[in-house]
Amino acid sequence: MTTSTAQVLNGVLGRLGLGDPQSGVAAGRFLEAHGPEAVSHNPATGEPIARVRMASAGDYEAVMQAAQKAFETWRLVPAPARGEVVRELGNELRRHKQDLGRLVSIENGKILSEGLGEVQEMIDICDFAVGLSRQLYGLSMHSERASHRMYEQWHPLGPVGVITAFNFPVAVWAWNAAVAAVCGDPVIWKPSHKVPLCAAAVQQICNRVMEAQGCPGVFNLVVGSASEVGESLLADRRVPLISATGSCRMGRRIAEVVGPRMGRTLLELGGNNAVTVLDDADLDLATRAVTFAAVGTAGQRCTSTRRLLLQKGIAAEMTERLEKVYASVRIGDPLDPDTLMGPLIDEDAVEAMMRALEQVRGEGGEVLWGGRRLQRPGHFVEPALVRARADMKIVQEETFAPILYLIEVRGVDEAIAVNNGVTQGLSSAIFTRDLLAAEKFLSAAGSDCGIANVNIGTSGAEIGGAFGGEKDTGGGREAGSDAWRLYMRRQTVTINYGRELPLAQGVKFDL
Ligand code: UN1
Repeated sequence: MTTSTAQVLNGVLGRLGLGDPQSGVAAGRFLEAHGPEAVSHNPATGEPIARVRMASAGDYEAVMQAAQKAFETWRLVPAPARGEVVRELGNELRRHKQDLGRLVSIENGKILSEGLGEVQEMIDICDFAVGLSRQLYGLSMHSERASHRMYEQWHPLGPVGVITAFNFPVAVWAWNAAVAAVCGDPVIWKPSHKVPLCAAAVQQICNRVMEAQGCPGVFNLVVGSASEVGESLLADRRVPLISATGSCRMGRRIAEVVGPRMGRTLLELGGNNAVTVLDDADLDLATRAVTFAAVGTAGQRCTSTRRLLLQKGIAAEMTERLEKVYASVRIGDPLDPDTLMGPLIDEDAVEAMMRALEQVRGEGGEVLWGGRRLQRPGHFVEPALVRARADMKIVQEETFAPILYLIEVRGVDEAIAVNNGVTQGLSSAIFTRDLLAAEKFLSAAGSDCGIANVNIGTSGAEIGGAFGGEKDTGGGREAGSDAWRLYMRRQTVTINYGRELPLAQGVKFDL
């Protein structure tokens, strides 16, 4: 680590109140943990920056009990009052935006602007949740029976398990936590063990806010291994909802454990997102958008663009433009404001990228640009442009790295078929000025993804929409719109205010 990064990190940790982070946090204090040690690394240097003692299954139990206890009181706090507490959390995040954004950038390796963007996303969802706390609406129905009234109400569900990935160390927790909290649910957060400092910093902020508001135990953290803590959380019948972000493989395991116990899952899994560029598209716009979506966050978003479907008329020109732009992408220290692409998270990620490019060559694809590991400390690579065919095996997979597969298509119909021809279904986009083509892409016979964009890339969604995707992406929706419903239980109520007992469907049962 360079001296300046070390200084930045020390300052950041000091201001965030993180002297000696421990893993389990229950009821507003850090507990002593008994699991193995996780070492956090700075991916830009490969050097260790912190050691965190992880939770054991026993530590998980202590945290779980605190969450359960908190649920008993939190569910009775009026929703708008819960919203006030989330407002305070949002304000505290505003105050710490610079420090937390820097910490995200140091521990995850994404560029500072994206680190700050993540914290902004947390602030945005807090604001959204404050408003939502006054809008947890149920419908009322006209009863078919005289002097009867029917309506539905939404009650808090219970402690929610939130499992997050390394690539969004703080924002994805916030999508879940802010919404769950206004819905009346405590949260037990299991972050990726690759980014424990970010999680501990967020927890420290939560602890301060919740202590001041007199409601500890609503936000809880357990840093732990998948085998011990993860499995305990999945199997725990006290946890009615597991919201998880990660690979399709991980999602399958979650569904396997949570399904049989009739728990709910909200799964946001892998993507294999395509951008279609038609002959009439604004190529300047398309080039900028595709570069951000494919190279931004070093290709480590679930929404990153992995496949670029080029209509034949512009394929050569778009390829040339991208080669030029890729050559100008500044790769390096994520804290340097001029950098556009930081490192991959770790050596495994670099190797997975290299293996994928090997497979590309083996399957007859051609690496047109980049794809080399950079000879410097840290896990830096060049982003890669690859000429590929839609049916290549490697193209079906989500390699969590900046590899962009360029595939030629004849027109919008073939583009839709290729867009949909993978097992994942998260995000998709089309660049065109042809209204008919755009509407076809958005129609019921168009993109089969949870997100479909016109003239913007596949990544960088706002929190106001429901976020998630279909097929192997898991079907979950989190963040905005009416995603809150998953965090509550619906109760249909019928009240008889008459003196008769008419039965529904005209059934007679006279005694
Ligand atoms: C993720 O990569 O898991 O739409 C989430 C986006 C971000 C969220 C990505 N707002 O790219």
